[in-house]
Amino acid sequence: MNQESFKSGFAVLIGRSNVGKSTLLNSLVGTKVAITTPKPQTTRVPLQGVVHDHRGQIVFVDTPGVMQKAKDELTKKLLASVKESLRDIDVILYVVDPTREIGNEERQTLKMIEHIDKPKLLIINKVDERSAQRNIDFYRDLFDEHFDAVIELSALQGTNLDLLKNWIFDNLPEGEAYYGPTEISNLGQKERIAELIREKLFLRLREEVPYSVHVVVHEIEERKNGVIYIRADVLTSQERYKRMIIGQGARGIKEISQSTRNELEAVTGKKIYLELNVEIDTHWVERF
Ligand SMILES: Nc1nc2c(ncn2[C@@H]2O[C@H](COP(=O)(O)OP(=O)(O)OP(=O)(O)O)[C@@H](O)[C@H]2O)c(=O)[nH]1
Ligand SMILES: [Mg+2]
Repeated sequence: MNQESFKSGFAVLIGRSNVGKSTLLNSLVGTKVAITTPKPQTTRVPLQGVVHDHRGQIVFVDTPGVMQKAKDELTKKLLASVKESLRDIDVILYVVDPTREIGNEERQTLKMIEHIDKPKLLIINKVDERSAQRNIDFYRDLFDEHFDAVIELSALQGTNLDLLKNWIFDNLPEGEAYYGPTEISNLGQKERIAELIREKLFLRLREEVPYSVHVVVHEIEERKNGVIYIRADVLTSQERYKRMIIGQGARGIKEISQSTRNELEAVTGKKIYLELNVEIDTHWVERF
């Protein structure tokens, strides 16, 4: 029998913070597997999202954005995890945001992949934005020599995703599937819900507060009445952050809980009961 070849491998999404790596991952997988916000350093764990196709399977590895001032503990940890994610991969997808100027951060990120001997693609994202137009050629000219190909796309609108997938399949080795046919992510249910709560915290909190929180889901239980009961802790490093998260008359935490529940109810079609406790934990960065 003439068997069609099956391709599989890991495609790492790398780039500085906020360029749209997680948005692109979600568009490719077709479901929200990663959280996205307008704030930098949204992604903290290098999560995987899977695209299944008749040609094979692409495992996309989303990574935290590279930020220059690697002084605080969180940024150092995120940078280390980006470096770790660059091991054992098959193709590199380097994402840039032409609505922003090129800075030192961009050069630092490029340095991290220059020496890696794998097929590399430059992805110029956010081409739907007017302000992207003036920098597109600039990015192309500056980076062209470091990459095997360039694709312009909009992760938000989902344009040119087929071109992207074609390039990846052309460059992937033949191999066995890493995930089962219905699996789309490496995150378990508790981790996905914790991420969703963190997204709502990120969207609501300002300045340094989003970078001082961590979420742990302890329990998910479907009760006899059909309600899904979830118990989670929001950990933060200081008493004053705790007060800011809870808000006046507990308005803050209620809003975070409400928006998380709304999204979960829309996805599951079930009623959600969410118990959120805010706790002080000065060592969460070391543990997460
Ligand atoms: N206009 C436009 N906005 C986009 C596009 N892709 C992403 N964005 C926006 O850019 C912001 C950052 O998106 P993310 O996907 O969280 O970026 P990221 O690179 O994963 O960021 P970190 O995880 O912090 O490194 C969000 O507000 C997105 O809605 C795009 O194609 N067009
Ligand atoms: Mg991200």
